[in-house]
Amino acid sequence: MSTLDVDLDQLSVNVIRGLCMDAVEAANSGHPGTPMGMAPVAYTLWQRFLRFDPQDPIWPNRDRFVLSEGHASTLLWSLLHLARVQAVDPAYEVLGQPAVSLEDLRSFRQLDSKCPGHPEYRWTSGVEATTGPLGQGVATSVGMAIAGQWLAARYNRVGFALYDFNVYAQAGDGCMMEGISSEAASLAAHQRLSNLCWIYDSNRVTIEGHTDITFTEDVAARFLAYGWNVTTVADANDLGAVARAIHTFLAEYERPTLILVHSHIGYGSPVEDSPKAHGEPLGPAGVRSTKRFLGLPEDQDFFVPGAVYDCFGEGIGARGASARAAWASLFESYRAQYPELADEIERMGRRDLPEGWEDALSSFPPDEKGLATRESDGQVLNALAQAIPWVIGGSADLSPSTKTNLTFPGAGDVQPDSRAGRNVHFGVREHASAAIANGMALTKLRSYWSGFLIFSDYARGAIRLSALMEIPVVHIFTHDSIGVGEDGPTHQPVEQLASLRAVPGLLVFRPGDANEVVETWRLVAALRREPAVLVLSRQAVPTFDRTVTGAAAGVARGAYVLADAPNGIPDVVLMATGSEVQLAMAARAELSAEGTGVRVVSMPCWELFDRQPPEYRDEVLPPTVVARVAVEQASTLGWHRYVGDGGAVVGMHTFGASAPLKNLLTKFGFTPERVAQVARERMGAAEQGRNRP
Ligand SMILES: Cc1ncc(C[n+]2csc(CCOP(=O)(O)OP(=O)(O)O)c2C)c(N)n1
Ligand SMILES: [Mg+2]
Repeated sequence: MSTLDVDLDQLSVNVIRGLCMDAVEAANSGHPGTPMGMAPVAYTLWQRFLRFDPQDPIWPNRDRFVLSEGHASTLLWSLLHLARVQAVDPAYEVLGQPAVSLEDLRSFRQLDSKCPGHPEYRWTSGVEATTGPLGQGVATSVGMAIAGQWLAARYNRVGFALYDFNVYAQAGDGCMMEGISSEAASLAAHQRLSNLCWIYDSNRVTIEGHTDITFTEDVAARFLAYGWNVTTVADANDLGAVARAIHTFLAEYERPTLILVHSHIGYGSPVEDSPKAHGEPLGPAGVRSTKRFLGLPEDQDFFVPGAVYDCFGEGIGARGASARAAWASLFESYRAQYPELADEIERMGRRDLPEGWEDALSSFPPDEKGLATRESDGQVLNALAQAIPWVIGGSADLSPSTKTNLTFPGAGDVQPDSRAGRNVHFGVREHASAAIANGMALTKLRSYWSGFLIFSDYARGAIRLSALMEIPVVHIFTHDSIGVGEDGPTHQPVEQLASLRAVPGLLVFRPGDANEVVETWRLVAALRREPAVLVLSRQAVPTFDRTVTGAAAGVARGAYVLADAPNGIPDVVLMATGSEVQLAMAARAELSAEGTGVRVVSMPCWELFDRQPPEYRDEVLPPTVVARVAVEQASTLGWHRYVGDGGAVVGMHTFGASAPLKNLLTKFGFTPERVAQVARERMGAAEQGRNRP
């Protein structure tokens, strides 16, 4: 390496630091110290190692870089800018515009800037995952690494190493403290993800100060115990040492690698660690003196000499371009030899499905006894997964209960010795399961995972991010209510449904019978930009006779008339979801015998119903009918906008209890008699209202 290269490296690192500092200063908010401290490490990785083509930031075999310490976002914004990464639109077209312009950096954290406070997937090209909630990024990276191994195992052929990308995630003390990183690291070691490298920015500082007050464990020993390859860099400023550590990762074929980097928050070794530098801009004087120390022009903001752009162009730019070009021509020969596999890869990349996938869906015959929706879900999932080879997922150790195991011939498990399997055993790790499923979806697999609805709370951070990222993960939850029975209140969800429905952009389905499960999957399998939650029963529910009820295809509209008053003009509307649809039907039978006109509305997905035109919504819930009763074994929160002032909700107002289900239904009022009684009361009140002068 010539002196000039060395100088250019140092100049590039300091230019990154200058950009980070200036962006935070301009925004007058953000964290300058962390990106400045890690600039040499991220620079070395990007410039010398990352196989990433700035001209095509979605090239399938690119190395992934996830900034798990998302508060250091200016580091990523600077790298995306200096490497001249191109913007890509949602249709996967390269737009001929920079992903991050200098203007964007100047307007860091301002409305519409491509440089928001934290990295946002789908907002800024080149961001591989939304990060900011600490620990999420590293956990998500495990899903990407599993997906990478799966893609290689399924699609690579002799002479065709189509997939061999590596996944890097940069994490801070906070990421290491969060439980999710432990869950994910443990599974990564079990899966022997040698394509995964976490870079730990060990600056021993968090918001409240030195980690002496909170975090004194031996992180290296912990990761060794998980089964990771652990290497240390004594000084983040030592570019050579950083490069050697990355070589250690590249030479490892059995284990994931942790590079523990001793770093300094701020800009370098001569300065003492300064917690003050953490969460606030340096101020004009601080910026000037720092620039002076770094050899940057004091009076110039957002300083980027042309030589630094060129340097990135010759490093990551040239390496990425030639890697992508080689891949593209390899793929052409691959297509000639393996047209079907190539077709799969292309469909997957566009989030399309195989031709004729819907043929896998069939309907369930009417059956009074019926089956649990977890059972019908398992059957439909198995059929779909056979038709769509890149549907892969599993359970957080509950597949015998959630029924999500793929059991068709050849399905197999995803394990280090069978990486192309279809069943991922996530272990008892709900939060990481959801984050890993996110990582798999970000790598374009159609991922799902399952657990008990009650434990959705444990996974909530990652479920929320799937919605924020607009990625089509399927979160499957069974044991959806007091229907769980004897397990008692610890296992009986009450407020979970309402809280999931509160997540913007998350489609929450609670199908009422087997055919609603089929129709739910017809929608969910085809989703491109939305995650879905499936809420399923443990106990059997009847399969309605669709020759006498509304068609299950009504699921597509979120809510539909399942059974109506004989003349189509109801005295009362009963609405319900999931296992309570049958209850509404039983109450209807009782009321009908009294000559009451009862409409039952099955309402499996509020979000889809809310999107319907007002005419449809009024058709299903006629505004003239104020006597309305909703029935759901869950918190009543949210139902009032459907039942209105004249309506009532039969739901849960307390935690459940441990008892056989029959007793619980009586105790909490989920009986046909009670629902019918509440309906009579509502009709009476409506009548009084009408007669009032
Ligand atoms: C889950 C979560 N909890 C809290 C925060 C708020 N937060 C942002 S940065 C930070 C300190 C993180 O420390 P560290 O990872 O060591 O980063 P450094 O201070 O070194 O930049 C905290 C607590 C967060 N972003 N995510
Ligand atoms: Mg720290």
